[in-house]
Amino acid sequence: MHTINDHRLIDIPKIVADDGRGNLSVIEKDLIPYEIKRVYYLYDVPSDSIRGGHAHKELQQFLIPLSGSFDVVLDDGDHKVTITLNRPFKGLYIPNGLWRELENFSAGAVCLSLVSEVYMESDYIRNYKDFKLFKASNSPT
Ligand code: T46
Repeated sequence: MHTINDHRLIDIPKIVADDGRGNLSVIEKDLIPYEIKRVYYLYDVPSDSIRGGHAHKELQQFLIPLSGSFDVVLDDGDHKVTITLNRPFKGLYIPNGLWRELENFSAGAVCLSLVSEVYMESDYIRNYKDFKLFKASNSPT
């Protein structure tokens, strides 16, 4: 079962136009360790809102701050880590089995999420007590 140490910040290749037309970043198929099955994005999030607040049994995801910034708090049941995402060329890979909360959204922040599964409510653990039970039942004895 994954721990918070299994998250990864991944650099997304950036192509800077040499004629001043700005930047372009590209995600090709081998950059993240799974096949993308779904894409969604969060935007117009009030700064005092918390998104997430759940874990996924199977789903892996890659979060990119397309615009602005926000914090991602990862929790494996024993430890927590907070990662600030604020560069559109640096994304966060989150393996399955970690509790996550997204908070401190800046004005205009946009969070792009590339995920490994189609939408299935049965993949969510939305109650923290159930998450702890899930971790306990999936830990090596
Ligand atoms: C995650 C964080 C970062 C759908 O119908 N289809 C979808 O693909 C998604 C993602 C959500 N929904 C429905 C389910 C809920 O009725 O949209 C509503 C809001 O979803 P939720 O409360 O799960 O939203 P967040 O922002 O708390 O969580 C989402 C993702 O669900 C989750 O996987 O990691 O963004």
